Amino acid sequence: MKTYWKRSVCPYDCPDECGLLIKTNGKRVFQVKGDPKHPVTKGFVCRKMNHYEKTIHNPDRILTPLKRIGKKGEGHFEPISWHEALENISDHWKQIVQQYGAQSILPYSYGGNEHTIQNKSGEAFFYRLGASNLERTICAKAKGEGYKQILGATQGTDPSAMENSDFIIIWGCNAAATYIHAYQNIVKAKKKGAHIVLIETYQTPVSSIADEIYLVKPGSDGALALCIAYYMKENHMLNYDFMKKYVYGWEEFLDSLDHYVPETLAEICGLESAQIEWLANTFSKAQHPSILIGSGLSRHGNGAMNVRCIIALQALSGALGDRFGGVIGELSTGYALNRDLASRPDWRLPNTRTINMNQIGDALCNLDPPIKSIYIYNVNPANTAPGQAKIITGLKREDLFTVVHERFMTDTARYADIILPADTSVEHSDLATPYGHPVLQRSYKVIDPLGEAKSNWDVFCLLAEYMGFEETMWKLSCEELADQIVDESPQLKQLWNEDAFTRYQNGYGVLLPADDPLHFKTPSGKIELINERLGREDRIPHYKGNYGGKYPLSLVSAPHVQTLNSTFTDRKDLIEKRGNMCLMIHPNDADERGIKDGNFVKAYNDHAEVIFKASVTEKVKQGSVIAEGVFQSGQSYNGLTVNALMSQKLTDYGNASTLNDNTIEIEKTKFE
Ligand SMILES: Nc1nc2c(c(=O)[nH]1)N[C@H]1C(S)=C(S)[C@@H](COP(=O)(O)OP(=O)(O)OC[C@H]3O[C@@H](n4cnc5c(=O)[nH]c(N)nc54)[C@H](O)[C@@H]3O)O[C@H]1N2
Ligand SMILES: Nc1nc2c(c(=O)[nH]1)N[C@H]1C(S)=C(S)[C@@H](COP(=O)(O)OP(=O)(O)OC[C@H]3O[C@@H](n4cnc5c(=O)[nH]c(N)nc54)[C@H](O)[C@@H]3O)O[C@H]1N2
Ligand code: SF4
Ligand SMILES: [Mo]
Repeated sequence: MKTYWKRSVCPYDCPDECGLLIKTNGKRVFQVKGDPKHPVTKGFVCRKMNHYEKTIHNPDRILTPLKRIGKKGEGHFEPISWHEALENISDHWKQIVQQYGAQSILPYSYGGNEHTIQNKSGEAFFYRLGASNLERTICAKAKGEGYKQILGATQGTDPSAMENSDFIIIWGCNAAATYIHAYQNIVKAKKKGAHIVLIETYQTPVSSIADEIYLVKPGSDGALALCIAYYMKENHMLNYDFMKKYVYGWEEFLDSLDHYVPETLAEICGLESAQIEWLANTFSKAQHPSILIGSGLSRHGNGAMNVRCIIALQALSGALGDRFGGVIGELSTGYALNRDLASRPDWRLPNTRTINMNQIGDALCNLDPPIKSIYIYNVNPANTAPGQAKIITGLKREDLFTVVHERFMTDTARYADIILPADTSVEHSDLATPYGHPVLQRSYKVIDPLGEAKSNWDVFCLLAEYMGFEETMWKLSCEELADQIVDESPQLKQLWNEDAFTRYQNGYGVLLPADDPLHFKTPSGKIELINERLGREDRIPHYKGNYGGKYPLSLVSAPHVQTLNSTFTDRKDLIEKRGNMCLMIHPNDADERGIKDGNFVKAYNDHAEVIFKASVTEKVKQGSVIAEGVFQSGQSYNGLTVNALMSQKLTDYGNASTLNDNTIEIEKTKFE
């Protein structure tokens, strides 16, 4: 059969949503490479996706519906037909709705596939059903809230601005792994002479590009930012002209800074005051400073506030109005598309209860009235959500009817009563709305679904049919729904000329025009250093401690360069390169406990005990321990992974996860 190349877009929960070219014969994918015509990603894709064909044609893919025949979690299933699976699910749900009410059914999903229709259409289905609502806040909601509190709906800076920055702070972002095209912008700036500073909890792969590295105590960034602000004020290094024109509340904010003397607070941050002063001094002298803010530092009990304190620095410097600087890490493109046509928020019933996804362990075990059925798609909570041990206890409940729509036999899928086979992004069409650069792209189906796999959209349409839902939406094909969304997004035609719109419809990545950087979309029209809508306690950015805990070591869980959350943990080539489930420990902390590099260690707190291999390294700050990557239970030592050590507590704003705000103790163990 003849082969040819087709355009596509990476579907994963990653800011870049790289443009792809797929070599295919319509049945099989032979090769995948970056699309050189993509305006931002320009032909370069990460090591995980340059062999996407190994994921698509992985022999471990689930290709038929399955029904559990063994005990929950044992992983014994038998193939059934789609009709049998859909009848089984709809019969169960009809009975549950009649006996307990629709709210005893819970959808559980996140970003397995980020594209509009596959990601959002499940919401429409479950609003229509009247199920419990899910608060989807595991990732960066606290960062978003902190940002909003000071900048409202203002668009975050396009990362390409960094290319012309002379000073870049990479503040808690492992961009070399997680934001590779923004990282390219930093590399270019460095070549032009920019000074690069990294503020982190450990020396990530980004360290290699940094001129200065500041390892801070986790959760202390707000204090550090305010100390820098204090120094700038004391030394008259502020952009007064900018503040007078564009910043609300700057005088009151400056008056509040007297508590943030570096000599007094350096210890909270785990730094020397001279280091903070040096940082403040060089930052304030920069002409075009940029700050790239990652999400990890917002996953603390004080996460939103820390983000707000960091952004405040760019209000003082004036870089928020600059085309060559600003705040990178909070961009969205979804505004340009009418995505509500996929998620139908207007179908949401009033007074339905909401369950936070970070507290799914408690919800499955303790909620009253209980959850009687959970439908899990686009997500793998047994590996990625905090409180792993509790989640597994919940998923084992015999009276819980669990359906999992998945591509692989994940740890979550093992607990299903029914598993439905999911397709991959080349097996359906969709609309990409990246969150790391201002490009929209349509993707069209490249090959037919493998085996009996079906897309999220197709499954929701079938479930609607079996549940007797009559809305016309469920009769549309994925392409028809995509067309409808594009047709009913009038902004698109205002933002683009005809040529750009046609290119978009033909599947090319197309840039959205940039906003005016001095148009601040807040209620006052200015950057709101003081936010009058917050309570008295929080209206001024200030430092507040994180949750911490009673154990001596702060645990941080960081992304791994070879995997993406639990995605790609099915790929043997990548997993081999990733190696064992390690805990990175500072030599002093290891010595104190008689731990040597390569020893097995038991990490524990009130939630669980998890075995790791010790990686004793100077890359970590004393007092912190780092676990990179999400592992499957089969890749762990005692069946549990780092998320078993995580609490289900939420952030200060945004109800997000606090995955980096937990404490543990470790000891050497004789694990065989
Ligand atoms: N290769 C790869 N790419 C990915 C992912 C992946 O797992 N692997 N995940 C994807 C997803 S879902 C997301 S949200 C993004 C995330 O991309 P990033 O924002 O880069 O990653 P995070 O884990 O959110 O945070 C990064 C860093 O925050 C640091 N950190 C934690 N607490 C603190 C703190 O209190 N202060 C400071 N200064 N730093 C702190 C951690 O050490 C970590 O290095 O990446 C996406 N891309
Ligand atoms: N320890 C630790 N925990 C973390 C993180 C961390 O860095 N460390 N990161 C956190 C962050 S930032 C996030 S965003 C969450 C992410 O948590 P999850 O959303 O659970 O992310 P993934 O692990 O990528 O799981 C996505 C699942 O969706 C499936 N999938 C992919 N495409 C489709 C599809 O089209 N249809 C269906 N039905 N399924 C599909 C994949 O096979 C995969 O199993 O994890 C969080 N948990
Ligand atoms: S995972 Fe991220 S970096 Fe890799 S191809 Fe996808 S969008 Fe690009
Ligand atoms: Mo995320």
